[in-house]
Amino acid sequence: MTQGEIVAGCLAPHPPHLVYAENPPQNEPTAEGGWEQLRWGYERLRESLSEIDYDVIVILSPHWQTYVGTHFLGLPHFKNLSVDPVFPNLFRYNYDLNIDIDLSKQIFDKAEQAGLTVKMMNNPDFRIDYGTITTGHMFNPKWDKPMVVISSNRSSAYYSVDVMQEMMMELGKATREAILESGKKAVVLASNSLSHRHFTTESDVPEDMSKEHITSHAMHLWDMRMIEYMRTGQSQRIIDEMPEFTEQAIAESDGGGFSWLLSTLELPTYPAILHGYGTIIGTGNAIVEWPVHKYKEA
Ligand code: 2X7
Ligand code: FE2
Repeated sequence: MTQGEIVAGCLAPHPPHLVYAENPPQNEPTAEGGWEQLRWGYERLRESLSEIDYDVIVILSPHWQTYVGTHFLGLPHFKNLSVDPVFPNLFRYNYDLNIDIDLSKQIFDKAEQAGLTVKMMNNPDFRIDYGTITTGHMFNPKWDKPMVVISSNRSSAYYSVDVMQEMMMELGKATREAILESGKKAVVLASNSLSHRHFTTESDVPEDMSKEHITSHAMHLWDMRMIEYMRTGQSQRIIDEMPEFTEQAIAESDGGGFSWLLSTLELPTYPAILHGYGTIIGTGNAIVEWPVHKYKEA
């Protein structure tokens, strides 16, 4: 069997506002647009990968929170209504997604061999979190590729960001090894915002862009610092500064996805492509692609 590969890795944030503003038929609420900078960023990401062949999307969402180990969706098909608990006015999405359970199980096995606590999620009524669905929709609105969906083990809350990061680096290695052994081509997605301090009230018209800005200068500086490291291939610095960034910027990297992503890509030293940056209720969101396929050895 030919060796599998990761063809690209992306930071692919999931505020439900993006789906709301797109007005897809699956979502019940309707909007007059909004957050265009980010939605155009997703357009550029999709365009950038449109000629790249891949079999499966592997995603880690910080809104599927598990406190005992890392869980994997373990049934071939999930179909239901997902309602954002904080923004039910914006996100009531009828999803229908297919899981690559063979690859899920292969990653599960590798992670277990590495000493991580893991579990397959086999409840057919399990409701998929809005992080997975928003990133899934914005990355691939046709939903025509199977997915592997990985939970966010909240070890940053239970222990510390440093412990979380060590575990996510292991999970990243296990994910990579399983993909290579599977013979499949995968895109890996970390579904998270950068700085994550948000407003506590919503404007009358949620998509009123005159109200949208970063919550503070300090959050802006942290986001720009992380983006500069990504754009200049300095993954090791991101990893080194992750605990400080996560704590000071209340960053959504506390869910582990960002560390896991960089580990699956073996801490890339080549430049990532920034497709878009924008704020959503004051949080910082970057759409970033590591185009592995361009840099792989011949
Ligand atoms: O989950 C989110 C998020 N990460 C950022 C902003 C707004 C809502 O939801
Ligand atoms: Fe979030």
